[in-house]
Amino acid sequence: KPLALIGAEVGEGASDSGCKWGARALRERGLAQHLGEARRDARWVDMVGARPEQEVQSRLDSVAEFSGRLAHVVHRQLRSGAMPVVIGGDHSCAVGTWSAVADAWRGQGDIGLIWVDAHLDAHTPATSDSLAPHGMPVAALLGHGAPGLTSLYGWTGKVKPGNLVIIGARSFEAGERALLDRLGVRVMYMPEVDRRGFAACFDEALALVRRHTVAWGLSFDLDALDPADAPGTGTPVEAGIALVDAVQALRGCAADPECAAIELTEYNPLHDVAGRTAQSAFALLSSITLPVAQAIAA
Ligand code: DIR
Ligand code: MN
Ligand code: MN
Ligand code: MN
Repeated sequence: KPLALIGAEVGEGASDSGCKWGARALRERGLAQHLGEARRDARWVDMVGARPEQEVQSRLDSVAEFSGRLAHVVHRQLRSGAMPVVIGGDHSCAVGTWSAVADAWRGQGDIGLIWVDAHLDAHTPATSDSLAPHGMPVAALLGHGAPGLTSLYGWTGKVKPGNLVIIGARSFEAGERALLDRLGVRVMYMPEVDRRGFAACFDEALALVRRHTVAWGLSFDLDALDPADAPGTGTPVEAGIALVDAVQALRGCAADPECAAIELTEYNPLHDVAGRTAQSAFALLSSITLPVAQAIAA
């Protein structure tokens, strides 16, 4: 499938809005050309921007309105047979991305989702202290939280709890954990990742999200990585996943015919150090989208 790069220019979901410039920075750095070097058909198809907070009632309104427009673009690419690769933007963009994927397969079956993140992102407005929408997309996709985020396409529960796996969590609040526990979502917290290795965790997660589904996707928050490899995010958290481990484990995963879409979020160019985070983003995306034949040859 051709890769359809979609910029999600949203920073309104985070307390530090610098991620709004992440997609543009990666595009200007030559992400499409970089992916094209391995004969992948990759091109930017759209940049979708969120309305600044001042123009709308609240950050939540900005994100909700943006989500609908992002979802529309993702949906159209799916129908055209391309693989959307959504480049954030803060992680609230996941609401639009995965609502579109779920809706595109609606009637055929459920979708699976692997969520790699230092955080759980499973808040509702009732449990969140920060009220930052980028802390809410997991809950929203599960059908919990603000209607503006849960009800795209007029239905809720885009991802069923049993078809979701979170990997790398090490910073979270009690309320969001309680929701995931209650729903029975599988979370591979960082101690488990350290013990078993990221590759073993990812392989198990992949088997899980493929089991009862017709399609699956990967949402990768760059803050899952160790800050040494990804200093340029809004909320770095110590002791994360090593870039080399992630690059190794994710090789060619998107070549699976059931892989519907990919998402990479929370790149904040204003906090980057010598382009290190941008380089990590490039390395992750080229690994993920490696054509499988080449992975075998390499
Ligand atoms: C924190 C930070 N849990 C919050 N969340 C995220 O504000 O809800 N940081 N997702 O990247
Ligand atoms: Mn996140
Ligand atoms: Mn995060
Ligand atoms: Mn399946």
